[in-house]
Amino acid sequence: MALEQTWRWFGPNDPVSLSDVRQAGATGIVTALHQIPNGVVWELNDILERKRMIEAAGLTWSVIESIPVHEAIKTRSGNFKKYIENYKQSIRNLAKAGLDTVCYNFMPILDWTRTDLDFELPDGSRALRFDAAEFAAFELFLLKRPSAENHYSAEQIQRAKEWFDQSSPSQREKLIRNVIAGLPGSEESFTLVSFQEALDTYAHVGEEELRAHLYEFIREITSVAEEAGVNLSIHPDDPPYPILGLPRVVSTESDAQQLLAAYESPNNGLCFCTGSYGVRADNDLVGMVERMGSRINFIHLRATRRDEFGNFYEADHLDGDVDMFGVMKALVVEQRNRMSAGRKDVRMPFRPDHGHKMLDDLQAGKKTNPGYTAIGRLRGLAELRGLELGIEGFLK
Ligand code: DNO
Repeated sequence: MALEQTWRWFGPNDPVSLSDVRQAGATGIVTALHQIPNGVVWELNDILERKRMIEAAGLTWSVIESIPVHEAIKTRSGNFKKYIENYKQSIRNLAKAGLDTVCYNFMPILDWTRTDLDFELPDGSRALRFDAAEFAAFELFLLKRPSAENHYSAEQIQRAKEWFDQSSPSQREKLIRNVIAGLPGSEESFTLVSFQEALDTYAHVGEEELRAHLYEFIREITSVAEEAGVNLSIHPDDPPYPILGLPRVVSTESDAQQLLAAYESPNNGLCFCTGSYGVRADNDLVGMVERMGSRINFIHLRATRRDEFGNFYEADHLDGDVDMFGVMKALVVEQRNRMSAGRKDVRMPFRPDHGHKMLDDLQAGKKTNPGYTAIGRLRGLAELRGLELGIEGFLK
């Protein structure tokens, strides 16, 4: 048996069609009802309609990525109880439609964050990149977040200032857009003013509070997920450390172990994203799969390359700082363990996470979602599939 090959699809408006996905060789679709506002219950009819659309293309709806978690739940303020009830109801409705894997994240305000969506690699393809100096320039000189300078060293501030002083108005505009206008899959977008207002809602929510809120939320939704037969998987923070003075609590193995321990159940699991966890040199990815594999419910495979200044970019799937061979081998072993233990959840869906903009996707005027091009991901999936096949053959 092989790990299930899946592909993220943003719904009917995605420039990559279901038929393209099928030609890429994936069998499972990862998607969400993005048209439903954050906090509102996903009704069974809407779920079934989307499911039929996917199945009509000869594919299955493998994973829900994501049911977004309302900010009120993260800060435990306002109507948060109602939003948790709505979340539970969406889980129940998904289960009624026969769906069994849900991904979510608990990053305050922003989902994943990059500064550059068109970073040119030596071969001419384009990658997503996080530039620490540009990000600091955004925070210090564009957003002008109060007391942001306390979070940076003099050297970092100097580098940010250098970038800012030589940047053009359009480069600054672009940086602002990249950070706060919302990357694919993130459900929010802001102006500078509304963004600072959103940050202010965390004035009394530090790391300790956010952790407590997450574990409370996990306890509540996992009991429902158990009854419904749904596996939850929490996506790590991207990048995996606090930014903008906001706490982040799903960045390291210790974070993951703590949240798994908050509710011991296979239904309370991880989305193991090698690209996000892999940005930190102190995350031992292979060891994480070896130690927590039985709780991995969904997998994102991608490799970043980092430098000593805190910058990183998305490298080829088999090429960044991630030991993809070691990770894949540990995942294959985990799948075998599940089979011999008689577990039902042996699909172990993975998707090639992100991909470069390359070949025809570079054509001027062609619409592609940053990171979610057809051809770059096709390359990633093909490489990962080959790697897995080689490992499977070798382990026989
Ligand atoms: C980025 C994605 C994230 C992820 C969410 C999960 O490419 O991996 O948007 O989907 O954080 O909830």
